[in-house]
Amino acid sequence: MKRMLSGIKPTGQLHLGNYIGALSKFVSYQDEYEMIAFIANLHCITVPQDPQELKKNLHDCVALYLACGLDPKKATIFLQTDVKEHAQLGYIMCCHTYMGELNRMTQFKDKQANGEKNLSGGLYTYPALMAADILIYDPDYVPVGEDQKQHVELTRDVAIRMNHRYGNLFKIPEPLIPKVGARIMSLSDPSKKMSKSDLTNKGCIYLLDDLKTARKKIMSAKTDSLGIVKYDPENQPGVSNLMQIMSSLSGNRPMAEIEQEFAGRGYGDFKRAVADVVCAELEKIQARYQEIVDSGMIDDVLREGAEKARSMAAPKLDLVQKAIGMEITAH
Ligand code: ATP
Ligand code: LTN
Repeated sequence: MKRMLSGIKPTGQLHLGNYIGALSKFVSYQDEYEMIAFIANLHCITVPQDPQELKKNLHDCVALYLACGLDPKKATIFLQTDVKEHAQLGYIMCCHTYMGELNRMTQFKDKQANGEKNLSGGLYTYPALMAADILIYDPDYVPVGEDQKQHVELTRDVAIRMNHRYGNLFKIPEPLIPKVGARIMSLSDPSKKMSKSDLTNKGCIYLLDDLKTARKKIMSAKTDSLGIVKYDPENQPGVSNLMQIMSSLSGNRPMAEIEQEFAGRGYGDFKRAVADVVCAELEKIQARYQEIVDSGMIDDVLREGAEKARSMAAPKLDLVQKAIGMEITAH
């Protein structure tokens, strides 16, 4: 069975972009692949966090993983800091990543270009930690949204470099970017991706938004004055984004079929239909979320997941340290 690994960094509440671009894909892969899904809490603190809020987001994120359908019997689900090998291999990867490579990473570059002050060293080096997160498990595939492709490519480069230098240490993973839904855009500004850093809060639908709020956000989504439901991301980014949302939540329904259904009908009708699909999905997720929170199963899931993950990560870290010459005992 091929292995697949991905992580989510819940610096805020999970949103529909995370669900469509990442979470729902993990769920559909878990039968076909050996799935490793972790909560990247070390990555969360690359930007300042309120401790109480972070704790709540981490807890919600695990509950939402499960509520969205990840099955702990099939997938290994754990918290990054419960497997200390990530941080240690992260440091080693950092020492094998060039500053020139880190300088090219758009996430850091964008924040710097925006004039954000006091960016942390952790934010700058975090792609090296991400490389460790991945390579320590030898996955075949890394399913991520479009924004993370660059980091997986860096991971491959560093792995190839280390394999060259020390012998075969790591499997070279492939990024897996979904064809539809890899980049869900903000509802209020479809030129930006839907993101929890959206301060207006209008462009982002959170998985735990109440249904009325979610519906309202869709009904007031920015469209255009053309009045035609057509998939044309360049000229009709708002409408195309809503179509992507609808399509990915209805089993990748073809765009042509959606265009046909709404031919000659206004945006009001179309938005109502999108809102129906979104609310039906949220309702299912939220009901399951509540059951999971009430069941108290989260601690057990994380403990078992961490044990399983550690049994894969520890031998790999050992292999790497030995190959580099860092260990002096034979054990
Ligand atoms: P944000 O920008 O909202 O802070 P993020 O990408 O930094 O999001 P994560 O929560 O770690 O943070 O993202 C988890 C996964 O969701 C990643 O694979 C990412 O590519 C994907 N993802 C995030 N936003 C979107 C989006 N708007 N559309 C599709 N996929 C997304
Ligand atoms: N960097 C990712 C989260 C992340 C990740 C990973 C994804 C951390 N480690 C390993 C895939 C594989 C993000 O910001 N979304």
